[in-house]
Amino acid sequence: MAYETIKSETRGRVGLITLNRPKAMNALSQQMMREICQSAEEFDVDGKIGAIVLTGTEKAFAAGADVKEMETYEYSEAYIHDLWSGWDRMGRIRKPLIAAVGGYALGGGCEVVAMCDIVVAAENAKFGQPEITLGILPGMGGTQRLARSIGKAKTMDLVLTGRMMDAKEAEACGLVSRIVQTTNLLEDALKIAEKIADYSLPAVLAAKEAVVEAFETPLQSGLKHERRLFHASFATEDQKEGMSAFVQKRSAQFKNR
Ligand code: CO8
Repeated sequence: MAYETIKSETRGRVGLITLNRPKAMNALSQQMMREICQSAEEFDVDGKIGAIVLTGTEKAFAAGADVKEMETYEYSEAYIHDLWSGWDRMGRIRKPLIAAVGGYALGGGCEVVAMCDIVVAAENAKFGQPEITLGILPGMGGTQRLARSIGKAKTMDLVLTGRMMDAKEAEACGLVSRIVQTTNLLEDALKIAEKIADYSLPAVLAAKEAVVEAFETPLQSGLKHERRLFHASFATEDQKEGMSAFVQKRSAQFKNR
């Protein structure tokens, strides 16, 4: 499919989505949201892809939802069309989503980062929820996903003051998985994605499903869910291959990749 606001390509077994509105700091228009979700869904069902990387430019991953597009919206329009609910599609992607974040990840940009499973940040990355400065509040998980992942104190600080935090602070509070040199951002994120894409896909999908469940259910149900998935992993050829490869001291050749 031809996209106008993103680039969608493959690098080996990795699907790479690059946000491509550099002049607007990758501000997330509704078209861009649809294209990102469409591309991620295509990679999700593509048997040759094992993981998906989402990135922007060195200056901006995404500086938020497109303020120019939203400026004239009325309540009834936003409510009737359930503004930004389209992003829920990202929550249904089963393959790992890796955000490679350089520069600004603000507002909706930071919320998209929080939808991803692994966040690789360049040293120059800056995260924030500046909606309060526009007379609004976060609308796509900034008060919910962030509170669950980085806690109430840090979320309140970001959401109520609109300040930005740098990559080190974002790593310390748990939003960022790893910090890498700005010039190596994409290369390092792709290496992580390739490594994941080389493992058994059923194991990867189940592992992601189990971790996601931790944010949705009480501990006992989460533990039960994990155990069932763990039991089910013994029904795969890849479990046999992975364990016999370990015992035979060779590297595993997973079939279901
Ligand atoms: N929307 C539209 N255009 C933008 C946005 C944006 N969010 N951010 C930057 N731009 C545009 C600027 O208007 C400018 O365009 P032009 O050249 O035509 O004037 C161009 O990008 C370059 O920006 P700047 O000149 O401002 O560049 P600076 O380097 O001086 O500053 C900043 C960079 C700090 C990123 C600054 O542009 C900024 O503060 N941007 C707005 C950040 C913001 O408030 N984001 C929150 C938006 S609201 C939101 O995200 C609500 C989320 C609701 C859910 C959405 C789910 C996705």
